[in-house]
Amino acid sequence: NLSHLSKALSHGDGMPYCPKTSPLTGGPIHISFPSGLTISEVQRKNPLVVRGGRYRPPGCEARHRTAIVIPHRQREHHLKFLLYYLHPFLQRQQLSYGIYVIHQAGNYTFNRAKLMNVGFREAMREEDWDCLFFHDVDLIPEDDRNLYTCDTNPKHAAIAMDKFGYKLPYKMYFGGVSALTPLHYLKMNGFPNNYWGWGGEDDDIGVRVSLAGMYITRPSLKVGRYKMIKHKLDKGNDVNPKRFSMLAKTRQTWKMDGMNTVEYEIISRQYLPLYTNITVNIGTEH
Ligand code: UD2
Ligand code: MN
Repeated sequence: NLSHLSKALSHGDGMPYCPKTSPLTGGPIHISFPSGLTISEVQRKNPLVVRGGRYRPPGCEARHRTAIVIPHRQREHHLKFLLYYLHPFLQRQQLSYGIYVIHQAGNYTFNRAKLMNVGFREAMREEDWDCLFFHDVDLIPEDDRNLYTCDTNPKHAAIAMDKFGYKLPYKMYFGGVSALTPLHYLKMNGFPNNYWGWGGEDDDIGVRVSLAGMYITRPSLKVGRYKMIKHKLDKGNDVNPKRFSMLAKTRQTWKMDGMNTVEYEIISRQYLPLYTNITVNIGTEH
């Protein structure tokens, strides 16, 4: 039956699926930080990106739909460079994608993991993404073969960073950039909401993966390479002194704290040319 066959090969509007391996990807990417770069230049270089930072490959139907979720506050200079590299990188992979920047409102202590929970819910509300990349704003992927798609288990993509000498710092490390399907995310009850300030939340997330009966997959050291834009600890993101005592209790807390308890108030949703900006009040520690 030919109509059956053509359905398998193409999408409703007649476009064929993109090839399994994109012909547009290369290998290592040379990263530099041009001093005069402006956001309008990034916009000009990405004419096919539409409102809210969405993109679909022009000639074929993407096999993957990936949302990038970036926790953010006062790192506009990093965001500019990330967008500069990430948009073309994702386009070379022929993905259908959207970029969400989750901006924490106010000056209270930063909470990276809770912002990810907000990003998950708000991104999934808009579209049926099949993979979410939880992405630090200051990490630039250095190799085209680092595919921004999901695996059958949660994937830790930022395995080799310049700041750790391009080695995995420790086996359970899950910081920087990770990729989960909506099912993975909900199975582990998302990320913790109560890590305020720097540190610990990434290890908690790594432990949740195994407590939920999954394991961490990784690309090779050669492919999972990232450059971190150099920075100091931010104001409003002091080291969390409770991180070790909290981490010792993840086994008892993960089912009671996460996606099933996240509370927040959306302040604004802006569909900017290169990304969707969601400004959110996530409250304070209590
Ligand atoms: C490490 C981990 C990071 C996280 C953090 C501990 C790496 C590369 N990354 O990052 O995933 O586990 O330790 O919390 O090892 N941010 C803002 N504004 C702020 C503060 C933070 O936008 O004021 C965001 C931003 O996306 C940043 C991320 O939070 O990349 C992590 O914060 P960081 O870069 O200060 O921490 P770092 O580099 O030690
Ligand atoms: Mn950083």
